[in-house]
Amino acid sequence: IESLPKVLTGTGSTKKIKLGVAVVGSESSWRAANTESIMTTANKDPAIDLLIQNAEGNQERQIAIIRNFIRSKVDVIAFTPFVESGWDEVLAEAKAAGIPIILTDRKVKVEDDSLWTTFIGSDFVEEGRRAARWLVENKKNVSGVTTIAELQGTSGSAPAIERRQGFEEVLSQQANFRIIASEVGDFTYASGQQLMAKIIAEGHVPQYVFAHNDDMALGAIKAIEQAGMKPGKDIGVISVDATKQAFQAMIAGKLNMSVECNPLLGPQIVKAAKELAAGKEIPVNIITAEGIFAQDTAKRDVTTRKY
Ligand code: GYE
Repeated sequence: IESLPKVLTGTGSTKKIKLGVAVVGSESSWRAANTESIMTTANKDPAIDLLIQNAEGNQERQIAIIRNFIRSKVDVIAFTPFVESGWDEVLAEAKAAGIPIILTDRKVKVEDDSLWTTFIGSDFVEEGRRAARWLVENKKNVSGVTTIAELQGTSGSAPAIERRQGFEEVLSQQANFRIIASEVGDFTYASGQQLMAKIIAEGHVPQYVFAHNDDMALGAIKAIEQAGMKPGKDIGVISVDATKQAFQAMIAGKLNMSVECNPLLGPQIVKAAKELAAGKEIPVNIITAEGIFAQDTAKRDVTTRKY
């Protein structure tokens, strides 16, 4: 007697759903929390067979991983595009193979938007606006120009492009805010430290630093301290993500504010993968609701922080 295939709970079918996940890299603590969320959710779900690989911040490697998933005939592919462009070809291959694509956390720019099925993540433009609005609000009773240094994330990536866009959009409507330096990093602590040291060495002492993520902000905090100044006081520091480490820096008075960006997308990704594998229609955009956190409530908020 041939052994019968096992019936798995939750899927209504006997076959597990093969989900291929191409992680973008290991650049930040946000990413660590995001990858962990995907892995734990998928691994504890009996309906999912998870294939996961890390592109380590290299687009060619990420494309090769996706091609490999197509060759392995996975049912659904989820990936965080390193940068926005350059995906037309590989996504067309996935489409031709009938494999739906979930974009997780970052968006793509492709000629044909039918090459991907759904986007699950944050509104990065709004995150940039929130950072700028906080500055405007905090400077509203202060006369004179507020100078800002910007530390951008990975060049060409959706969060760097859109956070910058939202930030500038709000500040462009104000007379007294000036971005005096803007440097491109890669969302790592090391790049934040190096770029801030460079800005200071070039003779700029901005009133505020706007870093596109917490890791870069923490690196900048280090550089400010190394230059003999007090981060959070001599130079204010604001960023995006609101990770536990950012809360610790806020409690220490070194970081002034962080805009929330939630990395815990695992449950939504797995849910979407199951629905797509079952041939269901799902929303094109699934956007996470988020807020901001500042020093005044950091001590209280950190106790419930999950990442
Ligand atoms: O803000 C940053 C990470 O794409 C939303 O990438 C993500 C960003 C996040 O490295 O910390």
